[in-house]
Amino acid sequence: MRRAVCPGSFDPITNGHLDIIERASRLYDVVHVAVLINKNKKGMFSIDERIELIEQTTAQLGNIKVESHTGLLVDFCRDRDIPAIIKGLRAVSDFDYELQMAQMNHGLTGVETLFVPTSPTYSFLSSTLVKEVASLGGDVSHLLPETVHGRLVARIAELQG
Ligand code: COD
Repeated sequence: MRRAVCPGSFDPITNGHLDIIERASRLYDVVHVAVLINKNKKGMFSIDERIELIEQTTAQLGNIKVESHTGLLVDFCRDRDIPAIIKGLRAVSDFDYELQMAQMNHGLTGVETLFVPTSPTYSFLSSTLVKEVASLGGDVSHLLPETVHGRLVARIAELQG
């Protein structure tokens, strides 16, 4: 069974994330999507909400397993016998940090990191920017799955109450 993991914060999942997960799901038997918990960073969505949104938007792929994890990504991989981490690369600016993490992770346990170039349509897209633009009234509906967009608009309305 060939396994890989797509890790991230997914606060919330965007079409850019989905594109990478879909492409990974065609290459591997099982793709684990790991929602990494960063205790120092309070998100807009809870971990359970992020998992629910990822499950809803990837259900049609049929080989995606979504879980959260606190701690090192390499431990998540080791515990589940996952030899490969899949990362999307948006621009050169992503590369420096991603390369550092890939080399650190490989040095820790030997896990490999494979980079998938983002689709040009999504090269500017991040959860952070989507939240900022939507909070200021911009239309981001084309950048998110419909259900995620609905939840984002509702959450912003609650927060701006
Ligand atoms: N196009 C293509 N890919 C994209 C896009 C897009 N538009 N947007 C996001 N992605 C991909 C990128 O590969 C990105 O890495 C991944 O999706 C997740 O993105 P985010 O923004 O949800 O998550 P990040 O960047 O905050 O995630 C960082 C991790 C949580 C993966 C990282 O910090 C980590 O591994 N933490 C665990 C603790 C650990 O092991 N630390 C030591 C690292 S050496």
